[in-house]
Amino acid sequence: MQGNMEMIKAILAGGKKVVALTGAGISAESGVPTFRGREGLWKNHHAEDLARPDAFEAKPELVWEFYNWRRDLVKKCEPNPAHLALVELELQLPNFLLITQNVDGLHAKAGSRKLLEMHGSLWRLKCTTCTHAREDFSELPELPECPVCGHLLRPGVVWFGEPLVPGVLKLAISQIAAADVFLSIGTSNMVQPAASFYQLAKDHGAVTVEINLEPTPNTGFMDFALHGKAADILPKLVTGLSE
Ligand code: BV8
Ligand code: ZN
Repeated sequence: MQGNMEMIKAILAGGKKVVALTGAGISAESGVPTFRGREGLWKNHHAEDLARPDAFEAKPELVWEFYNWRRDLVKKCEPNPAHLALVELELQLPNFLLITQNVDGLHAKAGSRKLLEMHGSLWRLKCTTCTHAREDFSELPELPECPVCGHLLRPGVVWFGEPLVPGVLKLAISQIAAADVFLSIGTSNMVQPAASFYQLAKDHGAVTVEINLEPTPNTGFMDFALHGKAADILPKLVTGLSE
């Protein structure tokens, strides 16, 4: 791995446009349960069974309880060295974009600014009926109602079976297509369309790097694969980059 690290550092340092994609694994060391890890269960429910519009339609209170549980849990979590290393990368590189699948808000909390939260955020609420939407970090044990029209609010996230916000997907595609280095960090590459972003980068000639505890379905197609904890690997990758 060491040899690859030095090579990847040199490639990063020379990167004209670097795009990083992160998944739940980058927040694992902050104490946020991943989607598909053992702890991916909540009260014997799989996250995928609750993060869906039909689940909210059928049992809004249960789905909200799940999201309120996650909000309370994530509120106590702090960014880890992996999040902070990506802030460093943003500061050191002239042209960097971080695209995250995560909704925990930890990249923003760490200080990332060139950030696209492609699946939304636990801290955003939106009305199921009118255009009311807001950032809200308060305790919300009860399913919140819209202050404008009185209908139910819902988490401002993209559920399974829902399209991404068109502008977000368009921006992600255009940025990845222009990248010369694409980092895929802490994602199992099971969720579309994010799982296909590496292919778009490759098709446009980018060097592709995967950082994960273990191989994923995309590993075989990546130029480099670094196996280990993101909080160990990323700080080593970004140290001394601008020297
Ligand atoms: C859509 C918000 C179309 C909610 C999430 C083909 C094409 C298009 C769509 C589909 C398709 N096939 C299937 C679909 C439908 C679906 C999909 O992909 N389903 C999957 C389950 C098969 N996709 C969609 O529905 C998407 N919408 O395509 O719309 C459309 C168009 C028009 C009209 C209608 C529809 C929307 C998907 C968004 C879902 N929302 N989040 C919420 O969070 O509550 S996705 C959810 O999964 C999270 O955001 C999470 O981040 C994400 C992906 O999971 P990962 O991040 O990868 O996390 P995971 O636990 O799986 O893996 C963790 C990894 O980290 C592991 O590899 C582990 O080894 C590693 N790791 C652990 N610790 C560490 C580590 N690595 C490094 N260091 C460590 N310490
Ligand atoms: Zn409303």
